[in-house]
Amino acid sequence: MQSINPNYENKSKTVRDVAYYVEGLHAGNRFILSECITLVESRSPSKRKIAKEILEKIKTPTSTIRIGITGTPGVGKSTFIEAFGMYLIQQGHRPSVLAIDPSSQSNMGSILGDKTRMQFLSTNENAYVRPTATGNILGGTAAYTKEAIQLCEAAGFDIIIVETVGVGQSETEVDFITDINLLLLQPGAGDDIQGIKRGIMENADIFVINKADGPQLQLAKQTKISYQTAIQLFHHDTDGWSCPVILASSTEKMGFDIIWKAIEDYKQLILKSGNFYTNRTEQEVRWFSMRSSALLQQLVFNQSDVKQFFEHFADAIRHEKISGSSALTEMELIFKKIIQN
Ligand SMILES: Nc1nc2c(ncn2[C@@H]2O[C@H](COP(=O)(O)OP(=O)(O)O)[C@@H](O)[C@H]2O)c(=O)[nH]1
Ligand SMILES: [Mg+2]
Repeated sequence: MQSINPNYENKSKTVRDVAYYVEGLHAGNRFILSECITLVESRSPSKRKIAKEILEKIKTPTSTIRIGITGTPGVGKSTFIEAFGMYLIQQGHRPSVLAIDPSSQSNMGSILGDKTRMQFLSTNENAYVRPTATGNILGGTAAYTKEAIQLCEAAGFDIIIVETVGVGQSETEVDFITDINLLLLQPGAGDDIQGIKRGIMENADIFVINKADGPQLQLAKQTKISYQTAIQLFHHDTDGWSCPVILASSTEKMGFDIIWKAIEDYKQLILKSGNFYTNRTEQEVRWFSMRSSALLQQLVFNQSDVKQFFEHFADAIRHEKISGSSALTEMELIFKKIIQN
């Protein structure tokens, strides 16, 4: 709770009217897209209000594909996205890259590192690269990234790539905002398949053994076989899909055709079964539910007496004057009084 300051206002930029943003987005203006994402991420209520109006007014095409890229730090996600993104541009696409980084507010270093690494993509006029600062946001780390995705799509980007930092919540949360997930793996890591969290394996639709180049190529081939064997034990939600394990190298730009074909095959499969749309609407429901809880929490805790009571009880617990559960009972009475009013 401490990190949320509803009175925080970023005074550095003037805010224009909604039409300016909506028209700019529909014209594919990347500068205005950036401004809109900043509004979405803003803690200022007035800016959030404009963001909400923009989101209500924009047209978001459904012909897009949202791809999640997961994998432990150092596996090569950013390098892969840079090279694969350039490949997609060559195929006539307009990719957009968003990064979910729950630690971004406390650790700007990792984000800036990624940004410089995607130097070709971030300066290409057919691409858009944006690290989203989702740290400490109430209602899930992916909550605002989802809105950023919609803004990118309204601006004409047809492939949205979401990179996670590869640790903690970001790994599983990405599944709530994407259509398909790629899990990047290192050559040789096949021995510790056990070490990869089951949830992360199960969320993956395509496995990519990255860095399959130079002296590691042989090892990568063995790793591929290990994973092919291991994933037979996992059940995939999509009927008729068996997760491919693909060798790739970002430095040698190898494996991209096969990966892109696998993505397209998967999309066709879920379009045919209807899962593509039901998945997106279920994500919308989940988002709504998450944001509703967050909103409720914010509204209640912004009442000054609630905050005072909360701090009073927290202090009492600290001084061992009351137990946590007794304090909770007291808070429940306070909440009930608010609801009845
Ligand atoms: N040999 C080789 N090295 C790679 C490849 N992709 C990434 N790397 C290296 O792996 C390191 C981590 O890459 P990075 O993209 O930052 O990983 P991330 O933390 O998953 O985003 C960097 O030193 C890259 O140069 C690849 O395809 N082949
Ligand atoms: Mg990275």
